[in-house]
Amino acid sequence: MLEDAVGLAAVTVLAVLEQAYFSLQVIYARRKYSVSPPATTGPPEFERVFRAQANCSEYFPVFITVLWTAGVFFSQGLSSVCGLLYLYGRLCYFRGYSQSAQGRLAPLYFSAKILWVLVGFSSLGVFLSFCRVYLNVDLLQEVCFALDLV
Ligand code: JUQ
Repeated sequence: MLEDAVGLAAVTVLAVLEQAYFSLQVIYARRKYSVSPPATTGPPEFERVFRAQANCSEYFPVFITVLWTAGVFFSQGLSSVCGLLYLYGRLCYFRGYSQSAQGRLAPLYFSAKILWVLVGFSSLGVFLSFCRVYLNVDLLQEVCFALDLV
């Protein structure tokens, strides 16, 4: 049922709102520093806000893809928590980058780590589901048997 994915949907809507917030900041920065479209260059203060928004947008499709594949095939709870942490990391990244190029680094490393976790959950979840559906092997169950957990 689609209702089962409401946690992932909530994180997705929040992610879209965050992207809208970043875009609004670019519009304000254009006004503040008098940089009219299509120009994308200007004072460093403007260019940092512009690049922060562009970089967050660039990773948005990757983030949404692994959020949903990890959530559907691995764990919705873990995936949603990682999703919230990623969005928080990107907010810190945007604010840090708006201040200085150096200020973006710590939140960038944090966001990248969270994204790797989601990539890992997606890979594992899709692999296990594939084995179950096409090879009729429940690897998770096999591991539990092997470790004498059941
Ligand atoms: C591409 C595809 C999947 C990544 C981590 C995890 C999964 C990132 C690299 C950024 C930026 C910003 C700047 C959030 C070494 C493999 C990934 C993935 C990348 N990595 N860069 C950079 C441009 O200010 O410099 O936002 N974000 C990443 O992940 C690490 C990369």
